[in-house]
Amino acid sequence: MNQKPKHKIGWLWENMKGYRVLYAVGILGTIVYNIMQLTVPFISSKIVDLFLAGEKAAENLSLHRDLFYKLVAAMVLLTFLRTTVVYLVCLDMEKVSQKVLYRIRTYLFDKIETQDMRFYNTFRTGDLMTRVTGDLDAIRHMIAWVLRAIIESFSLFFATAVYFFCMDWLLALCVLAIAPFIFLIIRLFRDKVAPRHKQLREKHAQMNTAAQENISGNRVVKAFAREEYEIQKFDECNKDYARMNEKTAMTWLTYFPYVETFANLMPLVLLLVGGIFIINGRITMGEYVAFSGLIWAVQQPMRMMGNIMNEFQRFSAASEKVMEIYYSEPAIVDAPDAIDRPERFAGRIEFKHVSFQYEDGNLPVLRDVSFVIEPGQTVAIMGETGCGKTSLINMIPRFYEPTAGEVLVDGYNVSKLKLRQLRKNIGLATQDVLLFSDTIDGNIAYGDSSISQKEVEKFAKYSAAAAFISKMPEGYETIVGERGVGLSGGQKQRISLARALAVKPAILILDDTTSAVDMETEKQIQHSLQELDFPCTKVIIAQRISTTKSADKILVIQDGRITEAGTHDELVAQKGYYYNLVRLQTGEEE
Ligand code: DGT
Ligand code: MG
Repeated sequence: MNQKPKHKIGWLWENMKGYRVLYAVGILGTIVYNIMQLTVPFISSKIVDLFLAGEKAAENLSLHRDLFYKLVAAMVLLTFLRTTVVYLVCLDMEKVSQKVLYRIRTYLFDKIETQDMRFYNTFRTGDLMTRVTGDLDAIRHMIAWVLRAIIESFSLFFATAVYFFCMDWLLALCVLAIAPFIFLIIRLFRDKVAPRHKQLREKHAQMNTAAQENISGNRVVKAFAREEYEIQKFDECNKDYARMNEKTAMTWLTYFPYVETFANLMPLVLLLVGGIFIINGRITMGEYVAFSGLIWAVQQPMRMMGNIMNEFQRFSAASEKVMEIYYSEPAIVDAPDAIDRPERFAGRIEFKHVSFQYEDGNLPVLRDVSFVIEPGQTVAIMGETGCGKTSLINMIPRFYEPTAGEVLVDGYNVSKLKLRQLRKNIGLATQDVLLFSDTIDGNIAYGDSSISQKEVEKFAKYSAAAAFISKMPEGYETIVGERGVGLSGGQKQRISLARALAVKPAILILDDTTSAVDMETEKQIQHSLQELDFPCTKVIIAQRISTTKSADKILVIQDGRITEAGTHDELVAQKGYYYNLVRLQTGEEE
C-alpha cells in the first residue's frame, strides 16, 4: 500500500519519478537565466563608468573603442542566450508536467475503477469528473508554471540582492529594508485567499455535478417539462461559481495597493540615498546605473507573489481532492490469505445467519437469513419491493459484506475467495440495465471478448433477443447505448441477459431481468434457461408466478427475513404470502 506523504509537494515529487532529473535541470536553468538577467545591467554599468561618465571616458572611447564594441556585442549575445535558455526551460517543464499529468490520471482512473460500491455511493460522478479534469490541470499548471515562477522570483530576488550588497552594502540594505513589509502583506493575503480557493473548487465541482446529472437525466427533465426549473437551478450554480471566482480574484486587489506602494518606495529610497552617496563619492555613477537598472528585479518578484500565491492555493485545494482519491483504498479487497481457485466453481451457495445493514442506513435490511442452493438448482426469490432482494444477491459477488453471518460459495466464505475468480464465475443481470456505447455484439461479449460471433448469436437466442436484433438494420453491429439507437426496456433487459449468459457462469443471477418482457417471450426465456449447455446455478428474482413456478425452491422475504421456503406446490399448500400472490396473479390472468 502507498504511504501517505506529509506534503503535497512531496506527493508531486513522488509522481515525478523518472522525470526528476529533467525537472531539476529545468529548475537549474531557471536559476541560470535569472542570474543572466543581471549581466546586462552589469555590463551597462561598466560601459557607463568606462566610456560615458568616468573621468577618462573620452580617452577610453578613442583608445579602447574595440572594447566598447565587445561589451555591446556581449550584451546582445547574452540576451540571445538567455532567451534560448528560457525557451528550453519552458519546453522541459511543460514536458515533465504532461508526463506527470498522464501518470496521475492513469493511476486515478485505475483507482476509481477498482473501488467498491461504498465509494460510488459516496462520490458523485460530477465530483469525480472534476477531480480527473480541472483538479488535475491545476496540478499540471503547478509543475509547468507555478514552481518555475516561484524559483524565478526567488532566484532573481536573491541574485539581485547579492549583487546589490557586493556593490554597496549600505545602499542595498536601505533599498531592501522595505522587502519584509511586502512579505508580511503577502502572508496576510495567503491566509485570506486559501479558504476562498477551497470554496471556489467546491463550487466548481457543484456546477459540474449539476451539469452532469442534468445531461444524463435529460429524459426525466423533458418528461416533467422542468427545463425552465433546471436551467434556473444550473444558473444558480453558475452564478455562485462566477461570484466566488470574482471574490477570489478580488482578494488580491485588496492587498495589491499596499504591495505596490511599498514596492514603489524602493526606487524612491534609491534615488534619495543613492543620490547622496554619489555626491559623497561613496558609489560611482555606473554603480548607481546598475542599481536603478536592476531595481525592477527586486520589485518584480514581489508583484508576482500575489499571482503565484493565488495559483499555489488553487493547486493546494485541487491536490487535496486528487490525493483523497489517490490514497483511497477499497474496503472490499482480496484477503491476504485468499484461496486460489482458478478452476470453474461448482456453484453451491449458502447463506448462514446473514444479517445486513447499509453503512448509511439506520435499519437492518436483512435479518438472520439462512438457505442453501445446491449446484445446478434454480432458486426464485420473491417479496415486496424494498424487502431486500437486491441487497441479498449483492452479497454473493461480494459487492457488500454481511454485517453478521456468512455467505459461502462452494463451501468457502466469499471473503476468502479471490474477488476476480469469484466474480468471473458469476453472471449478473442487474435490475437497472446499463449498456455501453458499443455494438450489440460488443455488449453481449463484454465479459468475454474472445467468444465467437456464433456464440454471441446463440446467447442472443437463449435470451430471446435474436429475433429483434436480426430485424435491426445493422444487426449485431448496431450501436446501442448512450449515442446509439434506442432500445425498449424489454430489449435492453434481453441483451443484458445475453451478456450475463455469455460468460457461461457457474452462478447466474437475474435481478428482475424479465420484468419488462411480455409473457410469451418470458416463457421462451424460461425454457432456454432450463436447456443451457453448461452447468449453472440460477438465482432469479422475479415477481411473476410464471417465472418462479418451475424453480427448485422459492424463497419469500418479508421484513428482512425468509418467511416461506419451498417448491411452488409446497408454498401454495402453506396458504401464506405466496399462495395469495398466486391467487392474485391467476385471478388477474383470468
Ligand atoms: P425492489 O428491487 O424494488 O423489488 O426492492 P429490493 O427487494 O431489491 O430492495 P433492495 O434490496 O434494493 O433494498 C432494500 C432496502 O434497502 C430498501 O429499504 C432500500 C434500502 N437500500 C437499497 N440500496 C441502498 C443503499 O445503497 N444505501 C442505503 N442506505 N439503503 C439502500
Ligand atoms: Mg431490487
